[in-house]
Amino acid sequence: MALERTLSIIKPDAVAKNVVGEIYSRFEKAGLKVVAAKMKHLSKQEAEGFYAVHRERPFFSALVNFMSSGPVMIQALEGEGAVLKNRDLMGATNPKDAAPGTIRADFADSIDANAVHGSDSLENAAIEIAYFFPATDVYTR
Ligand code: RTP
Ligand code: MG
Repeated sequence: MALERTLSIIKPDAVAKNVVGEIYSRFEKAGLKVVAAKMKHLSKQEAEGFYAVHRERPFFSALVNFMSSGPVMIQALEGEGAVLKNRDLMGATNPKDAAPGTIRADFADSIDANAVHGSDSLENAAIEIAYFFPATDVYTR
């Protein structure tokens, strides 16, 4: 497996629940290192830009409203097979379908308030990391 980076967001619901540390602990136990991080309250425009691939979908405005409803914790994670590893830790989009022990099974309330975002491909990971972090703010550890 190759060393990869992926973009993770702890969404407003999970930040409000005060489980940032619990979620970071899962990254660490899985061998994913935080190589960039910041807390940020996204504007609607920033959330729209981030989820632009979904702009024609019926849930787009709900998604943008939710993602800009409170501060999020944004991090780049690095590790062997980081993109898929993070998606495995997250669980299915709808927490009702998420496997026991995944972040969404344990912390998400609904398909809208589903605790975390993770890049879905290596290509998108690079785009998403660059959306939030200048290269000088991503560290090799
Ligand atoms: P994310 O991008 O946030 O990591 O989530 P994902 O890959 O698991 O799911 P994606 O298909 O990319 O959808 C992005 C977010 O939109 C909301 N969604 N709602 N009501 C619906 O049918 C629906 N489908 C997706 C979810 O909050 C999802 O995380
Ligand atoms: Mg997605």
